Amino acid sequence: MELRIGGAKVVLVRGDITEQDAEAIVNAANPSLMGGGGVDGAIHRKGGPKILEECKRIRAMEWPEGLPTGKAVITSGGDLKARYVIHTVGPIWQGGGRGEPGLLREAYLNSLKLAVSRGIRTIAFPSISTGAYGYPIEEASRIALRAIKDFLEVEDGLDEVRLVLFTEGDLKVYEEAAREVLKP
Ligand code: AR6
Repeated sequence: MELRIGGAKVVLVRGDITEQDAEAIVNAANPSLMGGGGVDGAIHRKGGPKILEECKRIRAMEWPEGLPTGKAVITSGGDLKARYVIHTVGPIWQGGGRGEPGLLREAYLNSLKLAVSRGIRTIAFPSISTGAYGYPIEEASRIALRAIKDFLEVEDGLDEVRLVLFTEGDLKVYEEAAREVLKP
């Protein structure tokens, strides 16, 4: 599925985030920035040790206590096709009453802002927080798409925002959300 918002296209695809040829891919990280499972594990595995070295430097210089939920930082893409990895931390689902929707929105918005500030024109996101962090995907997909739409309506600079869903089922959920949230 492909839609236009402002000067950019929003593309929903099934795939593996680590295989994307976008200029930047987004990592669904945790505050330690030291790797983990899911998307995070796959990115560090395929991207090689350079990414982790840069993450260690960012921890030491900028975020000694860890990257707060909703914030984003950038490293090179190491051995990946993508030139950059933007690491963000989504919220852990705790029932929805602990600020999770706002924090998930911030994770998307801060990643997009960071990309634009670096002159990046194509960015690919995984479905942040809907794996190990347990965020219900129907709600998360709407928040993700609304954040992307709101951003693209006011900011220039991006040519493409891609959402890369790992399963056919997840892609269907995002497509349904896109029909609701992105309809003109
Ligand atoms: N490409 C695209 N999507 C993927 C891939 C992949 N290679 N692998 C998994 N997914 P998760 P979270 C999907 O758990 O929920 C890590 O341990 C997956 O099916 O990666 O934000 C971190 O270190 C799911 O729909 O991220 C943190 O501790 C979505 O990506 C924690 O998990 C996100 O799943 C973050 O949890």
